[in-house]
Amino acid sequence: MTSLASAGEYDLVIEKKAINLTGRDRAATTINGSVPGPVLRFREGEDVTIRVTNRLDEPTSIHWHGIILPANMDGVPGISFGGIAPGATFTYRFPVKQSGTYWYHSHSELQEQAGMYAPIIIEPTQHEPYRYDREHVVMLSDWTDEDPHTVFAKLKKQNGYYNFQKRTALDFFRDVAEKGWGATISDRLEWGRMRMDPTDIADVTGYTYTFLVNGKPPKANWTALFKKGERVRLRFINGSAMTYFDVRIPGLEMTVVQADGQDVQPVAVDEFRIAVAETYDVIVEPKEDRAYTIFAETMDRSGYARGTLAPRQGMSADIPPLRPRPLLTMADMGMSHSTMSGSPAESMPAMDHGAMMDGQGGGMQGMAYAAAAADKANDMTAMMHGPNEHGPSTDMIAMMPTNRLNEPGNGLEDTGRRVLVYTDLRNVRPGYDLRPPSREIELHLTGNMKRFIWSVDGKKSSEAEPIRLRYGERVRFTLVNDTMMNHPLHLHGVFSELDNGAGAYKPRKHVINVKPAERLSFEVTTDALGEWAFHCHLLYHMEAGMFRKFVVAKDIAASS
Ligand SMILES: [Cu+2]
Repeated sequence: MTSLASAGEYDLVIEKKAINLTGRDRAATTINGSVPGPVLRFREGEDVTIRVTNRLDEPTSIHWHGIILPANMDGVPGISFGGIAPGATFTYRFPVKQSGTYWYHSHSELQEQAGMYAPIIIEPTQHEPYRYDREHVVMLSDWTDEDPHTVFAKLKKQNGYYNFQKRTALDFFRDVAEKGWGATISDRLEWGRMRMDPTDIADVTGYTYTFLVNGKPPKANWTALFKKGERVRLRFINGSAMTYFDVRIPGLEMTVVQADGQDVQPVAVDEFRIAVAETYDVIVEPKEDRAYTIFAETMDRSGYARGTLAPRQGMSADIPPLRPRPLLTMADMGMSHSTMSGSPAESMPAMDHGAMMDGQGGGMQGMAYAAAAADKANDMTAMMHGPNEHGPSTDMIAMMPTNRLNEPGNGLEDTGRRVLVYTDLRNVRPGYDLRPPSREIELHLTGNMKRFIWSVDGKKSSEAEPIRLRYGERVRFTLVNDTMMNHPLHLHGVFSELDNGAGAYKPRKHVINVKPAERLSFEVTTDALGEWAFHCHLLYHMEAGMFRKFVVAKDIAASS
């Protein structure tokens, strides 16, 4: 990856090109011939002009992810503009009003999965509240030799197609040895009833994916240089279509200084989970003259991306073993003991089981609730504790999405390491709009894993009306994840200020991960006129329908 020279003006060409990441030549959809495409380095305050030429035989587009800009420059076909036809050149022009680490990618079809993504780095006009001696961009991504349309078709036909980490007979007998026959069998029956597999942590796994650091597979060992004692800034960007990574650098503490391009109060961690489309900037201080492995293990433990920090090229350090794959927990299914509810911010409004089952929006929302509430709560208690530890007791079980912002996430609970959680993130300065929200909009993330239908409030985007907001409003959004998967939600056009208990110091994010069975809120100032996208950033979930159009207008009635 190289920076382009001429300041303020850029030419990008989109074309198919053969690349070889697995031993076989495969057609990638490239930006200026590479995967990732070139790093764009902007300066805060400048106007940029970017000419994008489409040499594909299908329409394309580029979306500037996390960049605040006019709606007609946002690059979402059918919302911001009509897309870029084959052979055509579209000229993007916008003022750069922010700084930090971002990225850009296709917003057409499944082109992003085929290689069409790259970093954006914006130099600030003012000093940043931290110092570093050098920096490296670390863009993580997932590559498949398969045509992304084939991947999508297989997911539609049989979800779990790529989830080869199914529990085996051996696992079964191990469970029997640990938990006894009764609990093991009721556990299996329960999963069967819910048409789920407890290993359904990711839709597409390392069995088809090769995971990349700056376009390099693990064997190629992308290497970043440092001199002993330097402070090194690493700009992590998750440009994956579907993959969450758990990132650590054994032997080094990482100080998180930016999240989604926005400065945050420094947090020292040993590991952080980066959801699809998020960015985190960390500073490390390697004190020894040796190599360190940058290890990005996938959330489902099916593989890893890897690079090396080293004083010289050609060095490497140990690669940690993959940890055991995590299973979904009762909390992931929206079932937690009253004693387990430790919400850091506000607590949930009371809901009874009937309300959950009749939940608005219809569709398959709350498959856990439906399956569990319709069936015996006794089995659930047995699942959690074994039949003998506590007697069956229905009133101990609360089935509802809860605030999970202080949890590190499935598989990171008991690592013995400091793992970043969303409640760690605090803006360095108070928000610029501290008005209380004038209204709240609640949206349910819904889906049917078996049929690979993903939706908002039980409706695919094609079936739903846009969400209309008045210009200049302060709006509170509450997202309720009625599914058992993580969804990274991305609202275009404005920053989403996550209500994580930080009061005026809410972190400003462009992607908010919503854990399984989680309920969380963020606030937005609607100071961006026009039509915008709001969607899950898991590419195949977006394609399947977890997407809504937002319209911000001065007169809501006139915009309809
Ligand atoms: Cu999703």
